[in-house]
Amino acid sequence: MIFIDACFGKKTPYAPVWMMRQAGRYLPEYMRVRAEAGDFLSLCKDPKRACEVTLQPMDILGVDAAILFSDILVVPMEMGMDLRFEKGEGPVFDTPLTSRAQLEALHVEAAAERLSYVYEAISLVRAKLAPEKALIGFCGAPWTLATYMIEGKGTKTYAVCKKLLYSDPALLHAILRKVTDVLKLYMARQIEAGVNAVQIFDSWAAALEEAAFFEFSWSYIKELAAFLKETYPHVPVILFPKGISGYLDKIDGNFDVFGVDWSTPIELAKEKLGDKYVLQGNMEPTRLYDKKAIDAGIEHIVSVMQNSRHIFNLGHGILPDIPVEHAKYFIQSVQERTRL
Ligand code: 1CP
Repeated sequence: MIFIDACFGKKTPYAPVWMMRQAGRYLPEYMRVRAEAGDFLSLCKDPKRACEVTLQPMDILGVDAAILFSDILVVPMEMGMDLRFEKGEGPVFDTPLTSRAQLEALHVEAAAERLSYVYEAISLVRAKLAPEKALIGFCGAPWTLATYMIEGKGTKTYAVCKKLLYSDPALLHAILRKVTDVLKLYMARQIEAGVNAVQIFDSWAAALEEAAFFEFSWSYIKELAAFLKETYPHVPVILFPKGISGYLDKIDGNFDVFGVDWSTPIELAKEKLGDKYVLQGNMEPTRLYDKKAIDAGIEHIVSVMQNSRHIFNLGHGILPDIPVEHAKYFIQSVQERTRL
């Protein structure tokens, strides 16, 4: 698999490419299957339909890896928190996690067990996916999951989490500890079910100051990555902490690929981390609105990364109103432009 070779730093005929959020709302085919399923969470819990939408970008765009269709928030949901997705509002937990008693009521082993629809979807996808294409499994980083569990929804200020961080850091650590324990079981089960690589999304890493980031986020991500690398050395681990370009000097740990977000200059990521890790990323996602902007974005990244170990991607997820034609143009242009 060209994608897996690239994750391990081997030479490949071209730079493999996929897009974060490639299975999603910009595809009319996805909207059709979601409507059939009823709503987003029903789609996540339906292995056949989850398999179908995972495979859509393979056929439509020709990307080099599939990412499992699911959501990071199914984990806290199956730990025992009530999750719903509101139109226009995003994910909502009606009873946010604020006390030790609530934390103690959340499940660990049972949560990993209840996520069986994810493992079923993985087996279905792996059986249908072309053998040369990789399947990426994923989870949210403990910190990013904790922000939703504690705030009850997406947040601009992280005020509730930050209050907890200062007023009761031991409780925040206890939450992160429990989530990390579930994620170890969950990611192990995803690998056993057939994923070829895993990505850990720390979408809200940038909410934390440097010392807090390393204490409350990176330490748990590193622990999870080290556990996976020790148990499954043949499975590449990709880490995507978004928006931490100021902290790159202190990034270390046992993993394979560092996902560079679009706000981090790729030159800087190469200088700081390019010798230690394969880099993935990082075209600014709104460039997909305009073909000339796509060309220029690719050209810049190629000029920096052409002789280095690199996997092409966007620097965060594709937006729902991007024309499919432009997404296809991006994928094909990368594959042609980087061909040796
Ligand atoms: O209406 C719909 O169909 C729901 C939209 C949607 C989709 C398509 C949500 C709700 N999640 C997903 C799928 C999803 N989420 C994937 C599928 C695989 C793929 O990439 O194609 C993945 C990997 C995720 C991961 C995810 N969910 C993250 C981390 C990645 C990132 O983009 O930063 C986060 C933060 C979430 C939470 C979430 N789920 C959905 C929404 C709208 C949100 C974000 C809400 C917010 O901004 O706070």
